[in-house]
Amino acid sequence: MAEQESLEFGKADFVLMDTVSMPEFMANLRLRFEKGRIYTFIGEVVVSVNPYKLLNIYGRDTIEQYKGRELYERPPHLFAIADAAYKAMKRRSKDTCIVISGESGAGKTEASKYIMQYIAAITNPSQRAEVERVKNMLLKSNCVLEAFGNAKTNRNDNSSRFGKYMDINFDFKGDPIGGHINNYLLEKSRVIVQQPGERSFHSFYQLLQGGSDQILRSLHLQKSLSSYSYIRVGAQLKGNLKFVVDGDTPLIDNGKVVSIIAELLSTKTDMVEKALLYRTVATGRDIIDKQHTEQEASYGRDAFAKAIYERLFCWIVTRINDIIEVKNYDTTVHGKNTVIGVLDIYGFEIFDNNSFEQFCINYCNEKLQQLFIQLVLKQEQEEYQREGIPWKHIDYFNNQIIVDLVEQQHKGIIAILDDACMNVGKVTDEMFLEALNSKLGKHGHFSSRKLCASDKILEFDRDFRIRHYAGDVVYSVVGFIDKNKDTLFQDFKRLMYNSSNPVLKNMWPEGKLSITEVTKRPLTAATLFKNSMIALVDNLASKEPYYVRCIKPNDKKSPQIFDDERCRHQVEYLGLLENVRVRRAGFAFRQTYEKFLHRYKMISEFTWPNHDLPSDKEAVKKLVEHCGFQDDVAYGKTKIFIRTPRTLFTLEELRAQMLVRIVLFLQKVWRGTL
Ligand code: AOV
Ligand code: MG
Repeated sequence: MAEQESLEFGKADFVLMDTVSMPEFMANLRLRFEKGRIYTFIGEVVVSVNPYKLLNIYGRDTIEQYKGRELYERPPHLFAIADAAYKAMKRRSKDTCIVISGESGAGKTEASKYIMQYIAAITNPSQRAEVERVKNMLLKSNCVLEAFGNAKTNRNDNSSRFGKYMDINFDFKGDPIGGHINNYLLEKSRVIVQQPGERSFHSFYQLLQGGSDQILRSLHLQKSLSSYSYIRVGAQLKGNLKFVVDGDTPLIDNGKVVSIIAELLSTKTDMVEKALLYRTVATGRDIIDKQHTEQEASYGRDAFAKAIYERLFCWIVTRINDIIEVKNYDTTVHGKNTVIGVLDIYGFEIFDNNSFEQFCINYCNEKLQQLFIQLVLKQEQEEYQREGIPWKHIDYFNNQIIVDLVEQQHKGIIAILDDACMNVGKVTDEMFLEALNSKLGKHGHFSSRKLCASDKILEFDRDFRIRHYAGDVVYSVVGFIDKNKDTLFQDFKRLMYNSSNPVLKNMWPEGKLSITEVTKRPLTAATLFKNSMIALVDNLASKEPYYVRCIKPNDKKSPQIFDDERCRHQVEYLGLLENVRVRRAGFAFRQTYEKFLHRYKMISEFTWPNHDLPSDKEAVKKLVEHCGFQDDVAYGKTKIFIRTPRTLFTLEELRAQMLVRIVLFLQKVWRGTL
């Protein structure tokens, strides 16, 4: 158990509660928050409550207190979990990962940064220049990615609008030698429109506010934010690319802008104009230039702007990866290179208006919750049953049913959406909703106005609702088809491929295809996202996971308010009480008899150097009884289970002492002084 601070700060590990009940859990969480103790353990899981104020708990002196200590020796902290993940990786050459979850604004990104800082601070004691360089890059990549991938939302002033998974590679000494970032679906629609009260990505404002006059002039930009309709919600302003209609035909209202765009994209004005107003289509054997309607022209312009930003973002990630990737590591010389992964993804979110983006983000959170359930609640209990350890099943809500609702082949929402998008005829968002209604009408976690007219929450005919693990979210179906298809006319790709700027050209390799060569339909946005989520979860599941569960104390960003109702809801849906129950009844450590004996046999005369008992299991029993730990263990079919970590530490200590004695003994034998 965690070392107890003074009781005035509450219990440092929820496992120590007198009774496992919601009121007691909440009282402890509140007390600790009010006393500035924002971290609490549940065994090896860290529960964190966003303090919304700077705390003096991340400095060098605190780092020193956690360095190399066992998890339970110090008060709960992110550093404790970072150290545990690091030690497991170093001692046992195991790949580990730290999964940080919680809703939007709960403190995931901040936590991930402190974890990275800790790992950077405790590694490379010999100050190798190359390792220092790598550490620097890993830490500094963060602010670049935040500038381009974070934005103010109504939930969080610095909300991650992309998912980030970062691997840090370590050499055999345990020093960082490189890394790799995977990014997940950037919310690119933010480039062209934001909800009231929200902003576009930070980079736009940083450029306009912080760019020198010279830079701004070279980009033909004005300092004033209000000049730009993409970052100034709803404004109709000059200086932006607009269309006017002459009869049925759109014309570009402000030609000067087109030449600026052409200059900035290193291409020609007439080519930009053509891409904006026409589309090359193949009709039979003919290839013709078909003029856009005004609506198509506006759609094309916005899709182009979004695509440029998205590809720029991916290019930045690729550039960072080029710089930080492990180079010249020879495993035959240096031993295995191991990894710690840190996952910081967009949290569950509910806005006044929820669209395709929220659907993807919330699905991603369902997947992570499912992973937590699988690893912490389900497999744990199944293992006790398999091993024949007496166990009373602890119930929990399994959100697999919602994951299936979204991702199941042929039947799930994504499959139904893809079906609608594949249809050759014109399919509207409303027709997609109809398909949802007819296929999912009986699903307990799906509802729509058509299915439940009396439901007041479903305000509009275009709405549908998913009963998520973290709460009900009403999605507006408007835009789902377009966003899922994510069509960008080939003309824009060709335009960019023909740019004389090699960086831009390389971002658009498909631009080299002519219209007749573009036959294959690309995968839809939702399917690409689904595939990336499945791969992510597989990757995390292949590593030894450590969890940080973040809680948002209130919706006002206030350091003073602990909103009981909001917090209780999060504790509930995160499954924390069930986590405590499983943990309390369960065992902190388990190992096969063979491996256990291999490691600890030297601490008992009955097992060292070999035992004459009928089985390894019997030998382990004898060893444990000899050491007096019999009340803290259970014997499974193939494994020994140890309840408290302290027993394990004592075993480790005894082993270390014995090793010293054995070495001394052998030295005497060699010297002939025995
Ligand atoms: P998130 O990553 O979980 O939301 P952040 O980590 O961005 O949330 O935290 C939101 C804000 O809360 C930060 O900008 C800080 O002001 C404050 N905060 C969080 N953690 C701490 C801390 N440990 N100490 C002090 N202030 C903190 V999102 O990316 O929206 O899902 O998508
Ligand atoms: Mg974040």
